Amino acid sequence: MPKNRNKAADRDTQGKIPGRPGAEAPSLAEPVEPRDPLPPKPDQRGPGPFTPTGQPSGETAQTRAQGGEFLTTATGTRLPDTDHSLKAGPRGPTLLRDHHLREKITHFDHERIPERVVHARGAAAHGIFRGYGTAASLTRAAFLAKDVETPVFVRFSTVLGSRGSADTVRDTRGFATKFYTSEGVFDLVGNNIPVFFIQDGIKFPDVIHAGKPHPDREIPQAQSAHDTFWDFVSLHTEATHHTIWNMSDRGIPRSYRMMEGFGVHTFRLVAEDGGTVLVKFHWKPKAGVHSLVWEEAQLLGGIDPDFHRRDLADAIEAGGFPEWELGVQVFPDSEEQTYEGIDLLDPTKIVPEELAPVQPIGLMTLNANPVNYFAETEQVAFHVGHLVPGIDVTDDPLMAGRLFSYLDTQITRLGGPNFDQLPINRPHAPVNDMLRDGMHQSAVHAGAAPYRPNSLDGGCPFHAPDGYIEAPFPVEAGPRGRLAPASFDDHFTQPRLFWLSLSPTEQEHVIAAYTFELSKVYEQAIKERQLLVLARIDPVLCQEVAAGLGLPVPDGAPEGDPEPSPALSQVGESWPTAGRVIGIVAGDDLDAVRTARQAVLEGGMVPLVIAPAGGVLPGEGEPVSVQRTFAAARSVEFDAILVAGAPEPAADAQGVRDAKAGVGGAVDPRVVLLLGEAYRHAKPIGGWGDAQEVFDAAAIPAGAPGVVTGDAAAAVLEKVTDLLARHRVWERFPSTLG
Ligand code: HDD
Repeated sequence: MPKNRNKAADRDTQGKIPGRPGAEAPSLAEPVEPRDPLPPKPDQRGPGPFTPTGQPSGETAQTRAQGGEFLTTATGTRLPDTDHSLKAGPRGPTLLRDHHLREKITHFDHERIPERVVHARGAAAHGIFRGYGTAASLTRAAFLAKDVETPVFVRFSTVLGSRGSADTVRDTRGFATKFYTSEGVFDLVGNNIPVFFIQDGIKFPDVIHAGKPHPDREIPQAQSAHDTFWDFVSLHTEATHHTIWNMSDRGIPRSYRMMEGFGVHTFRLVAEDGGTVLVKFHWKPKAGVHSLVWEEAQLLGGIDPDFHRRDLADAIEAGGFPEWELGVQVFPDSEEQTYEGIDLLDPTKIVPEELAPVQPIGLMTLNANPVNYFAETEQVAFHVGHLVPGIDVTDDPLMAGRLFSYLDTQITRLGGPNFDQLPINRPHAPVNDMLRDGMHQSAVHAGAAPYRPNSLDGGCPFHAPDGYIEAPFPVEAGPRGRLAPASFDDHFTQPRLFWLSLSPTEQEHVIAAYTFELSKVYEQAIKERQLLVLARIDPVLCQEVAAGLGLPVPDGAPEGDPEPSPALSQVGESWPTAGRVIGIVAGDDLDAVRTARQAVLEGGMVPLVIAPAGGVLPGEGEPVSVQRTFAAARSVEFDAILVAGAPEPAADAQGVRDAKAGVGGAVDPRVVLLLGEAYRHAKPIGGWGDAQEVFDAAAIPAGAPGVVTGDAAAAVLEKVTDLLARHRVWERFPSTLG
């Protein structure tokens, strides 16, 4: 192993295409010239014009962190050597007086901070929010006015897993947005599921203790498929609605870019004239709402545990900026705080979009990746109490718990009360807060009077007449007690509403998910109790899961008679295909690979060329680089696959071994697997030339739905793109329920 091999050298050899004009010969020696900035990866655009904190210009945290070309100590003394500790003679002993050694090791020993107690694993991006002005009559919030542009930072996450867990587990996804508005920071800390497991913040430790790994063996990681989770949710039936969303395809999103986001709680908007309305916030992804199928999610857990992270970062780096519209459902701010009989203070209830349409109020575009994961994605601190004038909370008892928890948790996680001074958390509005000192204070406060009233600092800071005022909504007084309203007792009407709104294919996925999860439960009594819960949602759901578990169907009848809400199904709509990933298996028709690749790019999609070996495809014309070899490609990465004729046999060790053993016939078995999985997962497939040979080898039936063959690459791609607009070829999942 060469002593000085470093990451820059790796990137150099991987990022340049060997044999291309201008490519440097690979070298094992460490570069000695500074290199700033790093070159973008092939086919990718550079980051947008924003600094790491979204601030428009000036000195950034990054330039403060790294200045000058030479290695120094933390206090700026230049160092000539960081590879050898200070010794008495070449064979030691090592001397305690080596400050550089001790500083380096001590800092390293303390590099980790406690991970978030929930939502530990996440990925984030910077962007811009632009108000449409449609909410201007509802709220005085300046960032929602027409054409006002506000920098944002969004962190997506799973809930249960540790920082190093896989992205594609079945779980709720966090969708937390920090708006750096001119009036202070507004945090919308939501999820991709519009309801929550519990109705009162006091239950949060219970549901999380139940969902996290068992305390004795610390397994399973990032899963709800275990005894304590199902023990809790089967007993605590207000969790039924959130749980059925988790068991649906919403629990395994295709991409962070293809998830809806929900503020969950009802908020109160306050207009310039003091008038108020109640609202629920929704994020609607421009790319559509799409999910993985369960087998893909499981495969990805091994093949690419960073799938969602990579997908988000790659899309942004390639210039395919993900977008969401922010919308609100608007309700009168009535004394009852209900709408069409639905309690707006109950976070386990939705208001169907058919009853209260989502009205768009702005557009968010994520256009820059974080520069440093720790400084930004890890250290960002959200808080539901970060509100701006014009946006207020309601008395939802879940929100009450959250208003306490988010501030409290940062003090442990970020080591003290000054986390708002970290670059990623700093407001873009002026701060004059009279908060002083404390751990990690990085501000040098001037003045003698951090108190009010004062005369020594000329009375400054002054009260702001246009500052944040809590809406003077009357509080309903009653006897003190640990209470809940009677409306909170209905735990089953809305889970049934959700079930009835799904297509038969989606219902089958729900049945499969409950069956899988409960099969992993050891305690028979827990499974039986959960079947009782399912009986109260729907008899078919209960029967099918009971059959899968080999248990008797319990007595019980569905509760409530809700109207289905078609908006809850992911099947049926057509969506834009921009940003979807198309695998192109390079076969004997290389010109067609070029044509197809170009057409995919022109369609705003991402072509990944799959070939027997890496490097550049042979032949005339513009060189086409290979992004995936047969050894590295799996179908889970692609939304659709094109086959450009029959591929050459692979010459890598596995390919040669397979060919000698006659495995897979004329077609490389890894291509057979790729196509077979894509077919099984209902992905559009296209091919031309001798592609039929490959389809036959993969046992794809002739004339199967969503398999397009033709003479010309462009025509095949056009049909595949049409199929992709529906995300999957749903006909390949024939349902017995429909
Ligand atoms: Fe929470 C983090 C979303 C209920 C306590 N929560 C956290 C994050 C998201 C949510 C997206 C990750 C933020 C990030 O990326 O840094 N949480 C929700 C939603 C809820 C909810 C949508 C219900 C509607 N949470 C909830 C309750 C409590 C908490 C009821 C406590 C009473 N949540 C926390 C926390 C976390 C957190 C312990 C962990 C890390 C953090 O706050 O910063 O305070």
